[in-house]
Amino acid sequence: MAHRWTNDLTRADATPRGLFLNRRQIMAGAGALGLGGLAGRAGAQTALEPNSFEEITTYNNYYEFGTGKADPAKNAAALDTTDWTVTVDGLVDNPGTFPLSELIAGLAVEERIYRLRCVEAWSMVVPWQGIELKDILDRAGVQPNARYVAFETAVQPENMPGVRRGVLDFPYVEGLRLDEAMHPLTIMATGLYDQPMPKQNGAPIRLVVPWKYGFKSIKSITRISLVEEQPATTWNDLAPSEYGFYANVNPTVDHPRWSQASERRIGGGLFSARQDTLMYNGYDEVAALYEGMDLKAQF
Ligand SMILES: Nc1nc2c(c(=O)[nH]1)N[C@H]1C(S)=C(S)[C@@H](COP(=O)(O)O)O[C@H]1N2
Ligand SMILES: [Mo]
Repeated sequence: MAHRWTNDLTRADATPRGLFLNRRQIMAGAGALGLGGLAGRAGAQTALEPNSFEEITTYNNYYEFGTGKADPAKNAAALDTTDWTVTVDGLVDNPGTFPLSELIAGLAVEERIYRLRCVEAWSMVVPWQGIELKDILDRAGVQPNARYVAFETAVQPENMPGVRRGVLDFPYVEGLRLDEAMHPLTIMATGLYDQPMPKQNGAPIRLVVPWKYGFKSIKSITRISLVEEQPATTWNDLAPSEYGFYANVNPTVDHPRWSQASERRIGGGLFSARQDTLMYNGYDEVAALYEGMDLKAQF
């Protein structure tokens, strides 16, 4: 199986497995999933075994490149990432359009092994590299009246068959409440498995919010806007009764057309049985962000 974006990386040589296990322990210690949580919950530990590079880069959702799971791997090579810029605007002290290298210059790139839970009830585990979004926002200088962050994906009709066919209303847009955006678990990912971000996964920079359904984690970002009002978001606009603005992973709030109580782990092999879906996808430390909210009404 050829990988167009790497030199034929295989699961075996991607990264020594022991290294990832060590990093996993570091992540647990850092609070991504408390040690108590790991010890107390049988399923959660195996769930942090990363999926293979092959699985992560051949089973994707990226509707700009088609609606089939194999379409992004087939079509995203056409994405033009040369001279990528990100516009940071709205309620910030230092607005501008920055070359990507400048946007992230000097900011710490960390490895984060996160579960990814799609609203369609499948999941995988991805070893991302990325920068805390907070670091980027702090440098932008968020003004006191900003309450939300809005994100936008590139639109390249000539390179994106899904855009030409109009399968969604593009550009794909997403948003977070400011406190969600500033949470240390929220990253702007620039790579995975120690490779630059594969195009089908959202090169060159994409959001990753591990406690929310995957559609919040918008790919190939060209604009970050600090705003006062809750921004429009693509899937919520399309079907507000099915996809909420918050989209927190919640096994007790079903999608109108299917249960969210369990999920199918991609490529699970021996462990491919459905696994229980965890509240906040297992990232319990975000619960304080939603204290006092009715999670059934604000799904
Ligand atoms: N621009 C854009 N971002 C997107 C999507 C998309 O179609 N377009 N799909 C989302 C969905 S539904 C999921 S599950 C994740 C999948 O990320 P992955 O392909 O890296 O696993 O990307 C999200 N980000
Ligand atoms: Mo998704």
